[in-house]
Amino acid sequence: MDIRSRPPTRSSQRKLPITDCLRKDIRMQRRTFLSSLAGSVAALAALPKAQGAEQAVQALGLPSSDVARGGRTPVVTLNGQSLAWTLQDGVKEFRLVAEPIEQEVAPGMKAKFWGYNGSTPGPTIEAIEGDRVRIYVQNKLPEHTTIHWHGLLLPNGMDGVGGLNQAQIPPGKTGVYEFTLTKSGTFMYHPHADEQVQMALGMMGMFIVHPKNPNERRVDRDYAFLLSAYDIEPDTMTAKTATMTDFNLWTFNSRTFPAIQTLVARQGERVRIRVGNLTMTNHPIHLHGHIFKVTGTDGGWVPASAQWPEVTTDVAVGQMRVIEFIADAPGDWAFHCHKSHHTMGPMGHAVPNMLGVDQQKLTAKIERLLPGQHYMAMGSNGMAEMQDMANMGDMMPLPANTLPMMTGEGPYGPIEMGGMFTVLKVRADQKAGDYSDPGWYAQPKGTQSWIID
Ligand SMILES: [Cu+2]
Repeated sequence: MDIRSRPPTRSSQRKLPITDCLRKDIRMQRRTFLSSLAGSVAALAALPKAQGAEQAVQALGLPSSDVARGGRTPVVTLNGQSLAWTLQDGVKEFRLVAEPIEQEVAPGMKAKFWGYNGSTPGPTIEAIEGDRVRIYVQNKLPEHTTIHWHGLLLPNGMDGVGGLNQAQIPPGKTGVYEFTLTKSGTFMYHPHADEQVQMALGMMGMFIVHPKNPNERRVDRDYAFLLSAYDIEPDTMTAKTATMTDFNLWTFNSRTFPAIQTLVARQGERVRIRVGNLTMTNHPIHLHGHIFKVTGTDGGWVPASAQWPEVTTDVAVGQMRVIEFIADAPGDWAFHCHKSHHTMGPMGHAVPNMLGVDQQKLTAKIERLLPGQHYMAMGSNGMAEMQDMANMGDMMPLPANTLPMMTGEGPYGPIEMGGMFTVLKVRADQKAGDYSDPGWYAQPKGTQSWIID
């Protein structure tokens, strides 16, 4: 086994001065934390320790059988799968059920969403350029709906804008869409009916059309996910649908780190990642360790002459961006939105700014006011202590059904992320087509930063 891909052992972790020093330091700080009386929602961040990012590989994409049969690389939808279809007189028939669902955002939090076929996002529709498709949309929602096929070129009456192109699909009824896929690319589907509510509750999915020629635009790995955002207060399960900009849950496919599936590649493979944005703000998506090019948008494939090297690409509202790169650097590489508040969980955004404030006297005063209470100051030395508080859930009262601001446990300590964040794991000995998580990367000797006094 290649040493570089072997997960570090416990004993090798103990040798790392950074981990032990920081932990000791943090342990001492714990006693001085303060969960302030009124404003410091941050104190509520003391939640049960979340699972590490090294979660078991979740359900991988189930490709359309002819996608795989044609030699194409099937799409892997993060934490999701592709929709099965049946052939009726030469037409591929897909069935979507719009319905209320319940789904885990990350360990410690479940939410009531609206989705398709039991999940948000709904299953990815995968088909091939030239296919004739018929899509049944059964409405099990308490209100009417439609589906708009974002980016696809189709007859006007199939475009799905309720009231404009068609009558709404009433609750209990089924709408049918039928059109021919005239171009390959990366598209989305979502309601064009009561959008503010229906998208705020998770109704969306990806629609991927493979080129007719299996050798065109071939990659070795093909990942896809949607960006979505929700506003779900602690101790509740339903997103506030009137929220316009101040969301508190920033997700890849309606999950937050560390529940987002890890991306895996064998060293040297060509990797494609398709990202769609159905939130209400833009997301600069950033990949570590590699240089990529934007090879597609929702308008189609970008000609090679119009591509340039990037490590971050902004995905604006309602846009799709397809990035491609050669996974030439072994390691565990962060892949995330670069807005730092989008890599944080829902807790504690209303905290007063305590940076640089000596809270020792305040702690004493509050403990006099509340005899018998164990009171802890927080935020004097930065927010990294948030993750530590999240790790000591048994010491503090917990709000129900929410997530810490900063979470995720790596091989060298807390990762301190929580929203739109996952990891790309590149390994020399990962088998082609193997999407299982290879564990943490072991740094080759002499290639890791170190701490001095
Ligand atoms: Cu973002």
